[in-house]
Amino acid sequence: MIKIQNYINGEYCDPISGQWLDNVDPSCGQVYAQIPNSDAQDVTNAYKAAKAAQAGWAATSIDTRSAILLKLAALIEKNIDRLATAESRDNGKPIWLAKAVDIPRAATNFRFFGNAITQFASEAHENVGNNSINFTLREPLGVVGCISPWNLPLYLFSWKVAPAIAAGNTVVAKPSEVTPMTAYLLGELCTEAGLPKGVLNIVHGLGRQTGQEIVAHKGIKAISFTGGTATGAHIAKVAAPMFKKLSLELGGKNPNLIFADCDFDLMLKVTLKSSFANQGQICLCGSRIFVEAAIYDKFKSAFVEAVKKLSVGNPAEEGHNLGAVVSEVHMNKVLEYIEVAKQEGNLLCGGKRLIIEGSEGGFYIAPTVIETTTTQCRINQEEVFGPLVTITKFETETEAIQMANDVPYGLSSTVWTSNLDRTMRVSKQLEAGIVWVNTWLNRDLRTPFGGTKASGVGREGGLEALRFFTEPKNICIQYKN
Ligand code: TXE
Repeated sequence: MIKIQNYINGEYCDPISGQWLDNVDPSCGQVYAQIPNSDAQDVTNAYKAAKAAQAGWAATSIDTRSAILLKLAALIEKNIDRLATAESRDNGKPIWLAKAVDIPRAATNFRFFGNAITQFASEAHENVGNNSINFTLREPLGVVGCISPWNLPLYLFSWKVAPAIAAGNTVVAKPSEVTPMTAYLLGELCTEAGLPKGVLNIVHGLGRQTGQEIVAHKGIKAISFTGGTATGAHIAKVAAPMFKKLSLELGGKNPNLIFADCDFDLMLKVTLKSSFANQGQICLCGSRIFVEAAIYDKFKSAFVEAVKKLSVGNPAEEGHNLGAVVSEVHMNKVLEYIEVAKQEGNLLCGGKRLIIEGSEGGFYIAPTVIETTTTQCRINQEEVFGPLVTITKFETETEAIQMANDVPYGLSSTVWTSNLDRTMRVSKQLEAGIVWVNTWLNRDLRTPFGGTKASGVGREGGLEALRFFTEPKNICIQYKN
């Protein structure tokens, strides 16, 4: 049985309480590792290590910080096979996907912020008539907390940790208890990269215990969180009265607007991905597909035919489009939503758990398409976060925008059209932090990333992340002529 340990002050260690949790391989439903059930004592130790390292790390030159992050990026790339296999086993995603997306992106996150910090400039404002000059320092916050989810484990963990440490903070971080493995493996790569002890401390455990201790800790100055909207609301309630800085990247129920004038073949290919990539467990997946009446029937039959051809199977095997969903609890949640969807709409394909020969205990779900006629139903209002999409016909552009915006969420939207004027009109009216036109999940890490409405508060990415992880201090100097 593999034992995952906390990584505190540059050392691997057991939880002080001696309590452990089971970690399940979703491809077969078997326990294959144990993780620390960390409590307040472990979080306090992680905090103390981070606090002790903070001044030294903040005083470390930008060139040195940058070089360490770049080295870490290179080490992740060197270990891609090992990390991708570990990510697949922990999460249920196909190995090819972890190798093509998750692990390369984790390396890119460290490289991107390792480079970005060298370009992060202070601002100066000269007030000529008043003989004064202001300059604004951007100082690290101190010890910060990073809490990440299970859908893109190392990818999202590094997306928070990299800007936090690049900006001179030290970190207490917690990956999801459902997918702790690659964050655990990252510890040894941090040591190898020469990251000083205490700069990154990784504690494992339950959200309501370990996560809660991080959020409520008086010394931790900011929380960067990605996860469910209900958890985000709870974290805000705990952290806001302590005046912590908060970045919350929460759920989505993203619309995909398909107009008759789009490039049909490209749209079909990308819509399959935006519906079912990572078993539909990406906050950016387009789970509500709205199609203009003129091409609705053509789309419906081509899409359903393509979905039926998707192969679902053991994530360690070659050749499958989808692997297992992340856990039994999550599988049951998605299956319950499928039952709701069958009541509210017309099942076009999928709609059930799959038992895969040789992996009978695994958590597999057939990619599911449901036809709906209204947005006012649970399946078009609530985040499912699995391999389930709805398709709905629209007649006019105005109706399409109205349906797209008719949800509590506002993370991303995708628009398919070849009309430039429509691109501008529709993009401006969509209530979303991110709009993709004729593409999906096309990410430039310099751009602001995050959502509106119940999809969160604040933005990650590029300078937004470096601004979040720093405190601006304005210094005003009066001079004599
Ligand atoms: O996420 P949680 P869950 C959505 C998706 C999913 C639902 C619930 O719809 O079905 O959320 O998933 C930690 N204080 N998304 O329950 O609980 C937890 O340990 C501090 C969308 O798995 O939000 C984990 O590390 N931390 C999403 C992280 O929060 C707490 C990705 C996320 O877990 C905590 C994942 C607490 N009180 C799920 N409670 C996206 N936007 O990408 C939990 N955690």
